[in-house]
Amino acid sequence: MATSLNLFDDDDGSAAHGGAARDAIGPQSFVLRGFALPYVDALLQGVDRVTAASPFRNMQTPGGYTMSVALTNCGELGWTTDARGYRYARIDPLTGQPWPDLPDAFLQLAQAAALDAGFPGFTPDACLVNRYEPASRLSLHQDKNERDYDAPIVSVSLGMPAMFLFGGHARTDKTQRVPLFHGDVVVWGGVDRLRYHGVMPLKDLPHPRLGSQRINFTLRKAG
Ligand code: MD3
Ligand code: FE
Repeated sequence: MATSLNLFDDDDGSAAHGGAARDAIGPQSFVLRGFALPYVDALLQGVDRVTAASPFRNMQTPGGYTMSVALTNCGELGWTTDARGYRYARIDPLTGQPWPDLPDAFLQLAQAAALDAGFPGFTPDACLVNRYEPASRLSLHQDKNERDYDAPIVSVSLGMPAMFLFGGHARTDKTQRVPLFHGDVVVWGGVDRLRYHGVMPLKDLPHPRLGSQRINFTLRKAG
């Protein structure tokens, strides 16, 4: 029988979160398969409320490209990019208003997932919401605009599947491919917090509930 060696497999089968599988993809990075499924209705209501106030938009990179991924934010701080650079800001540059509040379900889910992955006491103050359409991609990058690298990042995937790329601490390090499906939650922290990562161009595999899109949101401690 074929089997694969997983150097980081720590799954203890204790099912503290109701039976979802936990795959370790790094020493302190975990995919919690289906962890968000019980929260989906509340999460999508949250996304609708957030995007009604601060719509998805395709921002400009400092290098002059338009991102293929559309984004918005909620919580105290929102990640933005324009010709002047990448940064976190309290005001949505599109609306001139503060970003919408973090939906309760986002916070509840993020804290439960962080705890499950070994990061108790996670208090996110920023949530970046990404929307992918077919062919949208995110090239390899590090998330280093946050002030506090001790806090983990919790990522929630909804809608179409994506192939996530997880690299090392140098851009040229070998990447592993990790498929992410509707309802999966990933927690990244500690020694893995600054690893390069990206998302391959999305295939058009329409999702029954979300159609031809993937929504990913990441909760962070940015300030
Ligand atoms: C690994 N988003 O918004 S989430 C991003 O699926 C981003 O939309 C991807 O990368 C997406 O910055 C991936 C997973 C993620 C987020 C932060 C990380 C993975 C990470 C920080 C360090 C290592
Ligand atoms: Fe990132």
